[in-house]
Amino acid sequence: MRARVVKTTGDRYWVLDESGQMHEVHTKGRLRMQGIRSTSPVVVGDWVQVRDGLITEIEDRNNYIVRRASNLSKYSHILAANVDQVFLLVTLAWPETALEFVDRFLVTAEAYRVPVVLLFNKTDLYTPELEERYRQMTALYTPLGYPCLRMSLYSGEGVEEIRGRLQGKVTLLSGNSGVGKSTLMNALDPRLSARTGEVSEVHGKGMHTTTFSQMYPVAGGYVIDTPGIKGFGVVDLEPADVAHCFPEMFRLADQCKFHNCTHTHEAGCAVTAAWQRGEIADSRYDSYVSILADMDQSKYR
Ligand SMILES: Nc1nc2c(ncn2[C@@H]2O[C@H](COP(=O)(O)OP(=O)(O)OP(=O)(O)O)[C@@H](O)[C@H]2O)c(=O)[nH]1
Ligand SMILES: [Mg+2]
Ligand SMILES: [Zn+2]
Repeated sequence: MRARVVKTTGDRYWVLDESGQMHEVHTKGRLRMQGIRSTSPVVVGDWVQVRDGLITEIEDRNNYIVRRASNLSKYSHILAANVDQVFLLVTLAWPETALEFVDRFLVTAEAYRVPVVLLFNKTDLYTPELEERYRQMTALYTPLGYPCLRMSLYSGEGVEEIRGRLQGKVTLLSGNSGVGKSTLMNALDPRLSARTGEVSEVHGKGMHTTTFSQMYPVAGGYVIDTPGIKGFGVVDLEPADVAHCFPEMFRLADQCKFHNCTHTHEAGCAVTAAWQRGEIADSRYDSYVSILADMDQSKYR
């Protein structure tokens, strides 16, 4: 039987077969896998073959969203596989999402050509300063090909437009802990009653309420709620490929004097020239350099 994995808890798996029936299944022995070292062999979104309650085969993945457990870890963790689009929830306050986190996430998504929409949640908390910040963020990211939408799960702003984008697709929700991923699930379908958690009064951060990814059939598509992520180590990329994942740099890279230009110190670099002219945002260029620096470190481990 062919089925799609909709939930895993580490050792137990739930799959949905092609007639929409849910089954709890197990894994046993060695599974045929793509060459990736991961802490979790079978992930939400995987298409698998099941025989006698056991997963016998994982189909090759079209893509997956992967993050390294930490900057120093050799092991990576796949959040989900075979996704059509990602909604990255961003909050400008309570908690504040770091720009570098957004950029690292976007690089990973670009590496597998997964389209990303930025959902700016908690607009009900926006002060005039945050409105201005929001305006700057949309002016930065929209031209790069990342649509920006406003959302408030308290006022309901944006929810119907977001629902309209789910039809016929597998959508992954991601973002830091406490940004409202599970609250969005419940807004899309109140019957789901996904567990949500407060943002800590002390640290202004989420409490990591959701601990396993889970896929739900919603609004004519499938939506995957995932655990909130903190840092984001970029994996599976060679240093030379990082600039390809920054659309505004990729556009210019063939104008650099050296074909193997790293866009950092080289003469005749079209990317640094554009950055100096203010055509590439400082925050984006800083994220690029920071990702390269990470990779440089990992060479010596
Ligand atoms: N003010 C405000 N609070 C919101 C909004 N959406 C969600 N929240 C609150 O934010 C807190 C965290 O929401 P969750 O849905 O649990 O966040 P999450 O992204 O699933 O977090 P993890 O599961 O820990 O990754 C809860 O107290 C929600 O009520 C919003 O639009 N405005
Ligand atoms: Mg959650
Ligand atoms: Zn260059």
